[in-house]
Amino acid sequence: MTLAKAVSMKYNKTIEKCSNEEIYYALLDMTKQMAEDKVSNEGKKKLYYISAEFLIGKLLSNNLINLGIYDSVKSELEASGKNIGEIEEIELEPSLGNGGLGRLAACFVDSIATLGLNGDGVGLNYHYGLFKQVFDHNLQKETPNPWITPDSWLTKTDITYPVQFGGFTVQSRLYNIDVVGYNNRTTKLRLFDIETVDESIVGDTIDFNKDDIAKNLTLFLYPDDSDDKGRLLRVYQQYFMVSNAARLILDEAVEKGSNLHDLADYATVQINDTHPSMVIPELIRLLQERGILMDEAVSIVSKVCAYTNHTILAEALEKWPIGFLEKAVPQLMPIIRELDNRVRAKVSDESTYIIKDGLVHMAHMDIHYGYSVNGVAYLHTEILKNSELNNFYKLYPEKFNNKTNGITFRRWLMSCNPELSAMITDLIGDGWKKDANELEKLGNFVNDDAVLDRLLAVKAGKKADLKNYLKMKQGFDIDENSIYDIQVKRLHEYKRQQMNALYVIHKYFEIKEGKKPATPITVFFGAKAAPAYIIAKDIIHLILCLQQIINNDPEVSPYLKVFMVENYNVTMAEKMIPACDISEQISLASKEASGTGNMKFMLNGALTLGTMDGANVEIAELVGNENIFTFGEDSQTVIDRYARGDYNSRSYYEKDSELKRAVDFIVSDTVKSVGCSENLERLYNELLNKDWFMTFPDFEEYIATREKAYTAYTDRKAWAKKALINISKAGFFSSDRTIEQYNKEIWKLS
Ligand code: NBX
Repeated sequence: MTLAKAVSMKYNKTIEKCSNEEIYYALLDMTKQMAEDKVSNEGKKKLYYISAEFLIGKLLSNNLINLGIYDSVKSELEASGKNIGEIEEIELEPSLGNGGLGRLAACFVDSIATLGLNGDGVGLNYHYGLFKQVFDHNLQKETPNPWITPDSWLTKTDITYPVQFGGFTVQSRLYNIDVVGYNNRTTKLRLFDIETVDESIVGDTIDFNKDDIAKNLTLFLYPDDSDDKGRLLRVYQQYFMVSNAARLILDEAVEKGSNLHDLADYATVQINDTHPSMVIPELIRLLQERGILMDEAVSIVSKVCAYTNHTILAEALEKWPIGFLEKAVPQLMPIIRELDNRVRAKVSDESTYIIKDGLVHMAHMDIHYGYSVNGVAYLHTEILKNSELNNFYKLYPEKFNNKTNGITFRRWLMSCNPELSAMITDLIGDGWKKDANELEKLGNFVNDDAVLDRLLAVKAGKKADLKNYLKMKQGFDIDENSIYDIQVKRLHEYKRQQMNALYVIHKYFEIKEGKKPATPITVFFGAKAAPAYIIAKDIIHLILCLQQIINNDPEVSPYLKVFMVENYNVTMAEKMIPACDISEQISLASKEASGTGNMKFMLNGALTLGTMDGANVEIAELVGNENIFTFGEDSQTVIDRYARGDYNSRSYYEKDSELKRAVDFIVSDTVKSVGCSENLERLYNELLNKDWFMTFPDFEEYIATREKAYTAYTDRKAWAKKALINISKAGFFSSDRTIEQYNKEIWKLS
């Protein structure tokens, strides 16, 4: 069908006569119908990728690309005087995730669909998703972010289940979103909702009555968990998600001929972090309900469930108080106790028990009763095996494996950077779209001046696009000839946005002293802080204060500007990443499990400035030391220092006058004149007395390496060559590769 036909059927008008909204909704209908008509992936055994988050981003252009009609729709629109970019703006972004973990799940369903694997994503249909971030007086404020419109990508199904909680029952309903792969095949994102959800209990803020579960269960993603009510609500959400998933799994297996004793031939479950871990006891409970004895139920489920770990931060490994589970899901506690008793009967190492000190350790349950445990980058998996989960590794060495993360090139190159995609296709043909390893062929052009010039021109074009977009959206005045130095990711102390901010202060002082950079620098930040994470919000406050001070200082702003984009999300990432020169990946070594932004930037020809952490290690290995800027202490040094417990940030501060000058600036009159003393002093004290993520030991080398990168930038040809090498080596980070490995080594679907 053509767009003209779709529009005329829906509105009885021509494209010219339609508003952008009307065109968007006609396109939505048309693509939804086309997706439904595609063959969905089939097979005896099916993967259920259960995740509390699927950060899918806008779907229109990706679906058009994957359906192979993007170009024809674009020309139809152009012929009628319409612009596809403006139509894309109409779509609201579903914010069903926080960051990397949720975005990874979205990349995975795209690859599962594309590779023709029989697998679905299963999660929750949050009505407001994650909050929308607004800045007010240089502070983050959170507001609700509704994304579901009467016509949306969701399709209502007639699948519903009663879900039993302690003392009451709710009714679920399944909604589907078709995920279109790049080969005419589709799979589904299956999002469960509650029939009685009540959006009207939400006002202008993200505060709401947390008591009435039957009304609020699927309103927000991870409601503020700083209080017990919020934490308890998370338990309700998690159980609701997995109870529905478990029933779906059993029903679909039985429908295909399973007698449930052979469930492992029909289903495999990937548990994405510990949020879906209750699927293990829930499946056991349901199998028992259907007549299977405990011993066998445990053995069946242990062949079905596999667990992915995404963090080594101890505080991020979920442990629920027994009392929470007793209240929300009393039917599960006897099963969890039995699982724990079985561990106690055969394992002497108490550190691996499931129930300890009144807490249920979700990851422990996953490792004892799952058949696979994987980390998400080589270094991360090694740290799991040798330190964080070493006690478990000693028990089950055969369960541990690595699956280095990946990203879908359909969204993160073809869709967000058509100009670079076209250039690549001109040079090496379009085989890379199906087999990302073909990008290696770009290596043949590293000494071709015309190609390097074209690459620089493409980058300059994307930088101009970003400048214009941010002017329109957020009123920023950006110098498109400056170096675009970008750090975008969740705000967390271990990611060390605060160290980047200290660099900005350092540079500000240098410029004031007359040391002007050869090329002007624009430092971009984008990050949301969890609503209850005080220090993270203080870091945002500092950055926004710096933005106000520096951008309004006529002495400094011609050489240095700072912009923190508001409400950083997938849509914004798609604009920023193609425009980036320098990608900041500066986490404290050992703390970033993988990172996936690092891969997206590299693929779009940015050079990484980073620590030897997460997947940066693999990036460095692939591109070689001349094509990446690395610095900082290595993970073993960091792990050893934590073990000694003798880190003293103040001693670094006292030794290094430039560091001291930067840190002191946080509480200077200059910053306080645009900021809030309480927040600034709290952050200052935190750094001086704790600095838990050790920014001070890395500071000096960070500055030196950043200067090295800025100097390298001035040799444009040499820079372009480095950028091209980065693109040519990015093929390894395709999520198609990652998913092939999951399938070969874990799921074993046909
Ligand atoms: O998962 C992230 C890691 O930090 C990244 O290093 C990694 O690349 C990515 C994908 O493997 N983890 C992450 O994004 N976690 C969360 O967003 C999260 C959300 C809720 C929660 C705990 C963690 N309770």
